[in-house]
Amino acid sequence: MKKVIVDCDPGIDDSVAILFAIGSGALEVVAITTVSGNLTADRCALNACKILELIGADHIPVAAGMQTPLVRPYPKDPFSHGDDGLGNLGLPSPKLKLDPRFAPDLLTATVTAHSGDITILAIGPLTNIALAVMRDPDLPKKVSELIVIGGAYGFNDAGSTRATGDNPVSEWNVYVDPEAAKIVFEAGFKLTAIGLDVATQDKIGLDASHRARLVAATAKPAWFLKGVVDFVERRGFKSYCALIDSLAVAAAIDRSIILTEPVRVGIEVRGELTLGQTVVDRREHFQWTHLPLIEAASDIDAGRFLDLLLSSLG
Ligand SMILES: [Ca+2]
Repeated sequence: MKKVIVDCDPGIDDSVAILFAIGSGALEVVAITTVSGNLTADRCALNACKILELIGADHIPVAAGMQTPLVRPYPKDPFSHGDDGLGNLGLPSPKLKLDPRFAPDLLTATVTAHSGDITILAIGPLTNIALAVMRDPDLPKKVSELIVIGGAYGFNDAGSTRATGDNPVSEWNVYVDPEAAKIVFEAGFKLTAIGLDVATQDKIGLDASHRARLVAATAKPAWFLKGVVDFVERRGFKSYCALIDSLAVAAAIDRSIILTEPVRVGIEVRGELTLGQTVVDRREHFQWTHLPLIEAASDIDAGRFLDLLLSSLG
């Protein structure tokens, strides 16, 4: 089984992604590290524990990272995940104790212990990964792949029409901690990014047949997904909002579900109107070859993604 660390900010869609990763049977989740994003890192860690207890997976260590981004204040998320960050479904307070280590320390220790054999799913802002890289600059060489949910890469107009950061051109995870994103993108990871271009496509949402499968399902992860999709839709958003982070899990399980293209990307860390924009250099002449080359998702086989997700959630 492929070993993964889930670095996350649960959060509704992070929680679905955790349930998906564990339920798939194709991934071994060896650690969960939480970052300030949808909620502050301490609350995200408690939520990760609640999700693990829901399915009895309390052997997985959970550690919390910084309460703020690297150098900026923690911004308020305009997209609410509910009072508890989990769609107000009433999950009980967890008994599971947090790993006492600082999240970047658990990350580096786990990667080093399984050097060459770990995929990191970074489905929140990149603060923890940046700190881990600053502490251990060889980290990118020890990680087999880093799959990031973040940014927008100009494959369609979602980077503007569906921008989630608090300006017209940025995506939330990069917007929250652009300095961290810059460090991580430039660190030399084998990096795949799944941005708004793919993550906000309507075809990723549930159709009538998926809903029928969910209604018929009795397993707790399916109950959770049903509840958070209801929560999201009651507030006027589309069901894909509950599924975005699961794209990283699907890509880790079966790369052929997403289509990627190599792009050169810089992270905007100073723009007054453009903070956190992932700027892709597609120029035919004078291209900035110093910008990191990453693989960015340009399309997805949504049918296979949803099939895999629903069968994994039981
Ligand atoms: Ca997230």
